[in-house]
Amino acid sequence: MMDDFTFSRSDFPENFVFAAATSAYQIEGHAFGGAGRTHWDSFAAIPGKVVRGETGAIACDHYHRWPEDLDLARDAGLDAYRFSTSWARIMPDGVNVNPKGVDFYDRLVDGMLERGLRPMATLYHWELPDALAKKGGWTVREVPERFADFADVVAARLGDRLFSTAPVNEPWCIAWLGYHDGIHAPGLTDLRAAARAMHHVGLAHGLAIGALRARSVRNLGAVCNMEYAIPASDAPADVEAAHRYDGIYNRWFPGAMMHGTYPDDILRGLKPHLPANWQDDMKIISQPVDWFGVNYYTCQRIEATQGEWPALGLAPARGPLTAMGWEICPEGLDWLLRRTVTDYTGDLPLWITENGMAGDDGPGKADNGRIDYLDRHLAVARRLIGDGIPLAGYVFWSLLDNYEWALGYDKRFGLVHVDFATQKRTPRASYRRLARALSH
Ligand code: GBH
Repeated sequence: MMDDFTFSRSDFPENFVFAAATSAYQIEGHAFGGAGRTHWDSFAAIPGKVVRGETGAIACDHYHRWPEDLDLARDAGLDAYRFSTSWARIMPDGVNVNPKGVDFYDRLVDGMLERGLRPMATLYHWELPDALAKKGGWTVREVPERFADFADVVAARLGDRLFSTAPVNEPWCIAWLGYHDGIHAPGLTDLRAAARAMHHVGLAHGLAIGALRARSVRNLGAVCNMEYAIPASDAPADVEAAHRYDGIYNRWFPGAMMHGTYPDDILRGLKPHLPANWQDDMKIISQPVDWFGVNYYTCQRIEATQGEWPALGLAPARGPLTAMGWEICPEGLDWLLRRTVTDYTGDLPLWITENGMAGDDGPGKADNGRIDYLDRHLAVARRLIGDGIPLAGYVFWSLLDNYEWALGYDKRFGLVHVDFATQKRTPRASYRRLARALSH
């Protein structure tokens, strides 16, 4: 494996944007600044759900150490920084505003601008206020309605200084991992709840786009995660199962957001469980956006199973794998982005809003695996640009090692190593090589 990148900035169009991402609950420390309890705190308290029951209470203590972290983003030579605003910090009970919470993001955004980093905001990266989770979370319509109020608060306070804003990070993860697979908060395994969440998270996106536009916030987008689905065998049942996986994962939200329609094959499975009059919301969900972001990490081998719809399961990955056990599959990114442009987004600027891998934890380690992974995905990005795909930017996940959700602090995605005992930050080799690649 190589120990340096094969690209430099000059291989990309002049206005191409390089950024790194983090998210609020994963780095800030929710014990600080009057943030409210989130559904992740409740989920982590259920035995067996999160490694060692860990939470984002302290995380990277970014709440206090943000100037150092923004310095690291700047010194890597990045053009932008993708961060998220915690709903539970800004509205601890989901309704009333915590002034200290908004002040924190006010300082943070100014800190980015002072360092020449364009602020790319995501309003919701998964920390639902627990008070709203208790009312039913994403299964009830009240939550997207309250989310629009939250979007209005952020828009009023930060909107004029943001480079770009997306309401929701990875709607599929929120709805399907949380309510169907049960491996994210709130941990349900209930098809009806999942179907309702699959609708209400999209509705939240659309209502928030409306609220942001009403305050003239510029450059609004959507961010969906995608996984390339590969049938586990040539058997027709596996091929069909992989198509269903693709539909739930990669077509449901882009179809709703870009065209105002759900894909027919998936609608057949979810329709019996959708909220009444769901059709009336499709216009809201498909509010026009200015750009579309795809988060991409891996491909997935899919096999048919006997159970309830969608009757599919994950077959074993085939190597090479990252420390998450995820297959390294840059060609999947190529395929998915081309299909996204053809079927959904057309001329709209497209972003890779997350890409990265977990590996090599030691601060002094060679880090070649991560360099190789990122380099191969950036090679795909260059090829796509060469073929006329309107790719506008690439965002590394992540700037820092952080709270990796159900895996606690075990898995490390950072360009920068974090020692969680001392909070010492140590740039990895990938960070140093990146800084060099971006400087010429
Ligand atoms: C991102 O989601 C998140 O936005 C970010 O918060 C997180 O830290 C980062 O990933 C790393 O995990 O084969 O059963 O393990 C990525 C979406 C969904 C991609 C689950 C990989 C693997 C399923 N991920 N998927 S499995």
